[in-house]
Amino acid sequence: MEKKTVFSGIQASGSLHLGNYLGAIRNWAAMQYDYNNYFCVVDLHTITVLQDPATLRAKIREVAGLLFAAGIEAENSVVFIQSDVKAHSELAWLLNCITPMGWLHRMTQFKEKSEKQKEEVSVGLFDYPVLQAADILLYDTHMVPVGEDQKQHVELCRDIAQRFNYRYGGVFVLPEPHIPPVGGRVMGLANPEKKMSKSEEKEEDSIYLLDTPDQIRKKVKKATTDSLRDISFDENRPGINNLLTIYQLLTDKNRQKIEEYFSDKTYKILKEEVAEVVIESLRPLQERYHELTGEAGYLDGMLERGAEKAGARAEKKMGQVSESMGLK
Ligand code: ATP
Ligand code: LTN
Repeated sequence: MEKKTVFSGIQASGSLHLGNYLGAIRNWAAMQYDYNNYFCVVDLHTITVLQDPATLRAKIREVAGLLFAAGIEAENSVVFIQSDVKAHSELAWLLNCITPMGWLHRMTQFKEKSEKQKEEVSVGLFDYPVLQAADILLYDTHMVPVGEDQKQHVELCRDIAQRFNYRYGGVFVLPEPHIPPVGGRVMGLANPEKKMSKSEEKEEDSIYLLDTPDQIRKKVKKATTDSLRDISFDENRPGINNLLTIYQLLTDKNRQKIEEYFSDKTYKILKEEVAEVVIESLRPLQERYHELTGEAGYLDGMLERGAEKAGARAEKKMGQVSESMGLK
């Protein structure tokens, strides 16, 4: 039986953090053997908010390097940079012409992100979900593994695909979001009421995948907790709950065992243990990252091959789409 297709994307808007890893990348690596996979550094999405060109250029390569370092293998997955495959912008335009503005006005990510920028907010940020739909639909994607915050965008993508299929015939596969049961929303350390995020200015909120052991210890030590004492999974205590969830995800122990283990321990010890588990989990990833970026041209070569493979597939789909709309 032919394997189904997985597509997911990640922005180069900052340094990758533990939320990106636990909510997305680690799962991409684990599921890659059972699917045809496309993983994309979405630089065109990244520029929907202002970026410094030199920083962006460096971050695009860093993110791509970290995908490989996290265990995504070029033999099993196509890894590429979005702007290297022109069909993404092209299909986004065609989809723009069938997407009602009202649908985009309902997107919560747009509402949140545009609130900070008011009048300065770009048309690109508003249109962000349509470009995301183009990413997904170009590859006849069945499944989109993402963190919880992206569920609404994948559902919108389905709606756009359905509308297109209704008007022009069954051109697109309808994709499903795939969200991990635990880890789909890792919270900030300093502010556990908000999700850990790349573009968050407060660095103490995020554990970055390339943080040193000392940085990790300091951030976890300063993590916001509460004035209670007992250590238990409780959604109403976001700080402790988040630390325990991170511990659970990285140790693979069950919740009851974890609560028993910490039942006679202090918050100080919990934090020390969480920090050590994070440090040890990231160590091999960091080593691989430094290895593969140390070899000149290695990463660029992999990305070039990725773009060729993705480009060939995307071009084929574009032909079908253009024809169905009467452009060819
Ligand atoms: P930004 O802050 O610029 O929006 P981000 O940190 O949200 O960036 P993205 O590149 O937008 O990161 O997301 C990449 C993937 O990581 C997506 O699948 C997203 O759902 C997931 N993700 C992002 N933040 C978290 C988080 N805190 N917990 C779990 N998954 C997350
Ligand atoms: N919007 C996504 C990134 C993204 C994406 C995609 C995810 C762009 N294109 C296609 C899945 C499929 C985010 O994580 N903020």
